[in-house]
Amino acid sequence: MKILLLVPPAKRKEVNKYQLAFLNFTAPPLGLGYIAAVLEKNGFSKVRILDCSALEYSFESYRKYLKRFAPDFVGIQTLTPNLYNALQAAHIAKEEKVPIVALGGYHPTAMPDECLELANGDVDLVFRGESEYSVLEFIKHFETGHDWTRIRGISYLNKDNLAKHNHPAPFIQDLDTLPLPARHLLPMEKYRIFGSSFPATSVITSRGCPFSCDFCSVSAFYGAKWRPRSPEKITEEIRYLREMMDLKATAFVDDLFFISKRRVKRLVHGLSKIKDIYWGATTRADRGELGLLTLMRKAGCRLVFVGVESGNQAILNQIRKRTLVSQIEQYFDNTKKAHMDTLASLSFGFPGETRQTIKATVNWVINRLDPELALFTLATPYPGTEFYRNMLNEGKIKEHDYSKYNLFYPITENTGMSREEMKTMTKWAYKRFYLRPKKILQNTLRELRYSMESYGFSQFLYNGSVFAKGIVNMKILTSM
Ligand code: B12
Ligand code: SF4
Repeated sequence: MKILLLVPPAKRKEVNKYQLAFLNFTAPPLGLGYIAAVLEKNGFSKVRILDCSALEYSFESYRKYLKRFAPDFVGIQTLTPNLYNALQAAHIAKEEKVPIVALGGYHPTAMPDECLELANGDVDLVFRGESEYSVLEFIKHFETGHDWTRIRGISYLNKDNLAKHNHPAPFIQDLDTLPLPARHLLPMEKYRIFGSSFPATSVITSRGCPFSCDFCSVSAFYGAKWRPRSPEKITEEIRYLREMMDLKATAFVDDLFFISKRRVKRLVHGLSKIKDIYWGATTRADRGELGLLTLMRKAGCRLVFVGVESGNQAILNQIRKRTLVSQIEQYFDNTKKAHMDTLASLSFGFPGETRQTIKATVNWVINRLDPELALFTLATPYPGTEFYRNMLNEGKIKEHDYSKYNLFYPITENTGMSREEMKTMTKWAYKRFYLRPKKILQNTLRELRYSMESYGFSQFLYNGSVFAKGIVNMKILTSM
């Protein structure tokens, strides 16, 4: 059986504008990598992953690929903003007579009925939730002609054209039992972490989060139980990547890397034995003890991505972030002492936001937190989250075109500001933060320091061009 797992084509402009703006961060679709690895481990040898986004494949190139490979199954990764691209890819697959076409990932998990309805017959089933084992089971059943309609974790239309939702697939309790993602099926030379001139990859070290912030797709999707991989397995993966692709830098992209101090310490211990490996991780602002940050820095951690969201305590409480402004400030003080760079991620437009709260937050970020990088996004009600349900019930969702759910477009009207004003304030925040002579100089010096320390002068030159690109991207971004 020939199996194709797909990241659907994206319009080039979309990629430039949103994904690469400032951060120049492109990561492999590890979810598809895990599904492919489980299939391969179970004897399916004709599995491919096509990342049209990374390869910049158009719908036409994708169609040609389908004609050449002629898969029996196409599974399409579907995030909310790429739903329409996924549906177009499904339509093309059906035109090319692919027997089974399926969607999987965040959006179909939250909105299976809607996906099946919008697909208009182009999608045979939807996988909900973590799908390594439900895809495997489906493929085994389908290949042997057995009835697949009772497999857990899927939704499909029955004979009467009614959506049938089977019981959810169970979460994988021991993530260490999974094989490593099948990166050998991915165009690894295409991925970049924060502007590196050399290929780099993301790694996932845990799934799930007990915090349940109102707006978060990850906790809604992966559940409230935090399931870590063991530090030994993660270190093993990094060692393998060092051999496979001469890995020099990586980003741990799980949203809750930091919950257990013991685990981070053990991981840091393992990583410190790998020479010249630089990494970044995502963290909450209430998990930043100086001692731990210092250890991390020694083991190669260069950058922490912090979900700050807002500098206004009432807004933080309202979105159930469960962090205090004072904790955030302490965290940034500690990262400075540990000589660690920070990326502060902010989100504007939660209930209670006004022009004044945005201004105060941006000024606080600049004057008090002083991170190296900042990301200003707009609060986006992703289906499946509490924020979505609340906004929907209150009639505050003003944009139903999912392709605009990209974190930079105002979807709701729930503040004292108009949506137009929200956009203007985001533009203002970017300009205010990045177009300061001090910031430009700081970033340039920082790049020089790192380049010379670790990667050489060519990386510095490359990063210079990345920074210039960042400004171009900002122009695109602010011209929305
Ligand atoms: C790395 C990353 C990226 C990378 C790579 C994305 C990729 N192709 O996978 C890049 C930088 C390209 C990216 C871009 C964007 N991202 Co992103 N990204 C992530 C991040 C941090 C990790 C993803 C990951 O590797 N997960 C680990 C793997 C193991 O899990 P997984 O991908 O969820 O896959 C499992 C299931 O989802 C499912 N599954 C997934 N795909 C499929 C497909 C099939 C056929 C099946 C059966 C099952 C299935 O099975 C997998 C195995 O269990 C997540 C947050 C997170 N922690 O998950 C956000 C996240 C996925 N991104 C998000 C968003 C919003 C974006 C952007 C819009 C951001 C932006 N403005 O640029 C763009 C959208 C790109 C686009 N046009 O589609 C949201 C999605 C929300 C939603 N409801 O859709 C998330 C959840 C972040 C968040 N907190 O809200 N992203
Ligand atoms: S935003 Fe971070 S801390 Fe909050 S629920 Fe999501 S993953 Fe957990």
